Amino acid sequence: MKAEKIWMNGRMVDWDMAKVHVCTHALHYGSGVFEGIRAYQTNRGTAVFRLVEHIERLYDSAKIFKMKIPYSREDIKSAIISLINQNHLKSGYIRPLVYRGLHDLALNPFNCPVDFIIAAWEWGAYLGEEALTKGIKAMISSYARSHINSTSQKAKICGNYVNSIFAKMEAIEEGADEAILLDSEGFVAEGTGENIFWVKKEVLYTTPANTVLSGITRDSVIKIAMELGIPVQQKSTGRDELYISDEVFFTGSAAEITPIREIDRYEIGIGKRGPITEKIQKKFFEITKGIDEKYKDWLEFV
Ligand code: PPE
Repeated sequence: MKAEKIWMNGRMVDWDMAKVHVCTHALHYGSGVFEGIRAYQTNRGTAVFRLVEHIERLYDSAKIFKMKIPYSREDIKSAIISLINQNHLKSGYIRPLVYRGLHDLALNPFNCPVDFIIAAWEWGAYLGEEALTKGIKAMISSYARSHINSTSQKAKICGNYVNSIFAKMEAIEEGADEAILLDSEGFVAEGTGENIFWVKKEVLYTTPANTVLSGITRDSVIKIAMELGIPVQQKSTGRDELYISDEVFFTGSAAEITPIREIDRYEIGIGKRGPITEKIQKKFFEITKGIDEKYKDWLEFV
């Protein structure tokens, strides 16, 4: 992973020079918020997918974590666009991070400055190119998703991801590709960095967004399904419903639409990407690549 430049507090800095002090508050305590955004190659050049919504969520995360972003939405948008240009990216992943910087340590963050960096680099399929067609192996994690009152699931807070890292390490060591976390009541929550959908008898289901991250890909999939005439319902469920589903898939900016072929050694449906997943995934990539003109509003051309 490497690119030419990093945008750092308003300046373009060489990748190798984009450094922070070891006493940076966020390094010790995870006191930051971030976004993950993809840019795609289209026939009209590079386009960022749903940039406005990602910037809005970054502001929401910062507000929840009581950090004032010292830049306007327009500043951030143009910083991202010029970073994509300076890094000569045709497609890739964009990672804005707003964090508590260097002042003093101890938990009170209020005296630490609010620093802001944006990285952008080339990034292929999150769980491997094959995963998008063949699907991945997932396991129900023994780690519960942090309770809604532990921190906030609406905010994409750096420290929240320690919970995901525990689940990811367990999954990899158990020979799975990804983990599915249940909430503290035992209902299906989400992946380590993905929302989850499942299909039963031609109906598409996903978990309610109140205790998981309100994913922008999740929102896109709901809208695509509605356009394709696939009924969508939001409901809480247990792990057993996933085992007997016809199809299950993850959604996320990084993961895009990744089918799940196996959970806890139960084969899901036909054991590879199912037909409804395929239909939605196809439409999703037509939209992100600018082929489906109807969704032009979701693309910010660079
Ligand atoms: N849940 C979680 C916990 C999550 O981190 C993400 C995004 C989602 C759901 C899906 O949200 P959205 O991207 O808006 O559709 N995870 C980001 C970080 C992944 C990483 O490995 O880092 C992402 O996909 O960019």
